[in-house]
Amino acid sequence: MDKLIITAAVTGAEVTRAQQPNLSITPEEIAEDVYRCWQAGASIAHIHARMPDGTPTQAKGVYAEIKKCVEEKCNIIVQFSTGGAVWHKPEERIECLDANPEMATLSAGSCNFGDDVFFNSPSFMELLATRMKERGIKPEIEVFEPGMIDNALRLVKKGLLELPLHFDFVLGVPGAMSGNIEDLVFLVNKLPKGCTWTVAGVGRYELPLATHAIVMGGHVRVGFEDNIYYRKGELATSNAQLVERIAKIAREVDRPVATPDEAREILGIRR
Ligand code: KMH
Ligand code: ZN
Repeated sequence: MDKLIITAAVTGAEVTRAQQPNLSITPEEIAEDVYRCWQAGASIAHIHARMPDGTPTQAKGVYAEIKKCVEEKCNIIVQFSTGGAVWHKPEERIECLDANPEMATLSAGSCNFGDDVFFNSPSFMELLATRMKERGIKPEIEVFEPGMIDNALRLVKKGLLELPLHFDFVLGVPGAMSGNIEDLVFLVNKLPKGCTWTVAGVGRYELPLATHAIVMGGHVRVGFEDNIYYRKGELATSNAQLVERIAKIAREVDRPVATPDEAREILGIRR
């Protein structure tokens, strides 16, 4: 098995400071949060930018500032979200690629998302894939439903994405695929040989899915974007606390944790 890549999804677009008082908002706060996750064992930071009042933004200037602040502190892989918030327009969502992150997400289809719809048309997926290819940005394919794997493979056939791909299974979003262990096993078995995968379990699904992924040879995403609790009824004190728990479980089962450079090697990222 490869070493374990831990992704810290520090901010998301939906969580508010009223729900989680330790949420980072400004570029400086986000960079400090990411730095603490790196110290705890994270090798990728999945980031959604916020305005000073906490509103999610896809503005390239804010993303560029976050990247600069993070790079001053550590060599973690910076991954920006092209998913944004459900109400962001496609032209806003793609802007973060102008800040040239090493990685960015590419959601491979539309699905319900709570009471909303997370809209990803075929033409927008093609545009994202094309822009990432032009800029040498490694895509992470976000999968909320099984058919999204097939959508990504259609983009491979069109020459817009290249195998082996790296997938992130985001499971347990109300309105999309559930986060039971059999759901994860089904998705993993659908992947072409050589592809890598991470699982991001939402809410109560986070810990069981993460622990299974560690022993299955997958990778793990944790953080306030997916889950604000350490355990039922107890808010996490920081994103780093959630990362630290995963690193500890991995060490206990003899699955070493990857450094950012080891993660680059595993994912085929050339800086
Ligand atoms: N905030 C969700 C609507 C991504 O980061 O690429 C979409 C999302 C996916 O979080
Ligand atoms: Zn996200």
